[in-house]
Amino acid sequence: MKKPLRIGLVGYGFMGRTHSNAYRKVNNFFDLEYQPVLQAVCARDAAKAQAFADQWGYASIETDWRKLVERKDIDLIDICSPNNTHAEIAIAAARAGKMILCEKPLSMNGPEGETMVAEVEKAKVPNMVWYNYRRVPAVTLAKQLIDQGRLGRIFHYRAKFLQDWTISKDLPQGGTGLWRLDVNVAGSGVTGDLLAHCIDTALWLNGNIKDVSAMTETFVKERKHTLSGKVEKVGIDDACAFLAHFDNGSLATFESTRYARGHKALYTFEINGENASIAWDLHDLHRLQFFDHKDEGLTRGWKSLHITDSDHPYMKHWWVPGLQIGYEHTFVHQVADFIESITKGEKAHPDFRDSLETQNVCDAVLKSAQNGRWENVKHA
Ligand code: SOE
Repeated sequence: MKKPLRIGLVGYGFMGRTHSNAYRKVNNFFDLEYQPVLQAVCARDAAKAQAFADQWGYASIETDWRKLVERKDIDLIDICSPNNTHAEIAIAAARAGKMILCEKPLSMNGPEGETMVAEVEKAKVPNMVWYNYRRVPAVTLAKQLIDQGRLGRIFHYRAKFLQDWTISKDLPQGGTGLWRLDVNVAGSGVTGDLLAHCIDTALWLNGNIKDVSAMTETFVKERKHTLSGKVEKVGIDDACAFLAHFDNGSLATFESTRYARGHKALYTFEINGENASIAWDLHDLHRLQFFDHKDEGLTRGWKSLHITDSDHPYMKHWWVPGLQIGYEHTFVHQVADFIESITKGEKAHPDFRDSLETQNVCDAVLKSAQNGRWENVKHA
């Protein structure tokens, strides 16, 4: 008999769906001690919360997250609401002794993230942030190859995350979905929304970043605000590019934009080491490109590894070799790993402290873009 893990979900947008799907699927594919139970979903609009509850199988709804956090029949609070709500909900949940899963980015900025870390560590509640791309099997394999020393000394890290959905100047800011364009709700633009993914993966694969030099641009400077109905200044960064030094001596370039016409979610990274290189592309997420200088000369070259064999990370839990999985599975993996961690009494990663490090890199990037200088990263 599995132990119940009673979930209280705050927010029902795109991420509410990815997480709910993961809770529903995880026990079909992973043998775990706990079974997530969809206990309650919380949103201000009762009708919308009820519709979501009916569609996904939540047993009840709340319209005030404070009530959800106080409920005795909830073990875990999952925060999928906009960025400016993360801190308040997480702090209340920690004080109520709940486990917490929080959508990325952790917080609006580093100082706010520090208070969240202090609270979860004081309350000793299990906590994790949904940086899901670590759990793409090909990305997890990249981590294993790097940890085995297959690349040797790392010289270069190159990452980008390109989209094109905000090019129209008629797109308003604020409100459902479009809160990502409102700096007071999102904290920043592509830096916190997209580069944060690249930074999380990079810190995991290649260690801490020492300092950064950045530039940002806001191409559309005024947009109508959905809530006020008025044309308001746009405070987010539409595009950001930065250079970085890692502590291990490697050099990095990171780039993100929502103005790369033709690109929808092109997250790519490439790492060049003295012995080997690795490259990965979200649009081809089940493949890892690998170049090993040790290979015999005449046939030496980039290999495209199809990460679907049962000895590849996570893959023994899915189909037979050769059949691939996709984006939604990364969330299933994250829930499975979280449940394993609470079963063993170990930390789940990335936890709030790991994600504060990412937040601090974002802060340094935005500061450098403002003052035109190299900025050191404060370590979490
Ligand atoms: C933005 O369009 C977005 O949905 C991000 O918020 C997600 O974190 C990213 O994974 C895909 O793009």
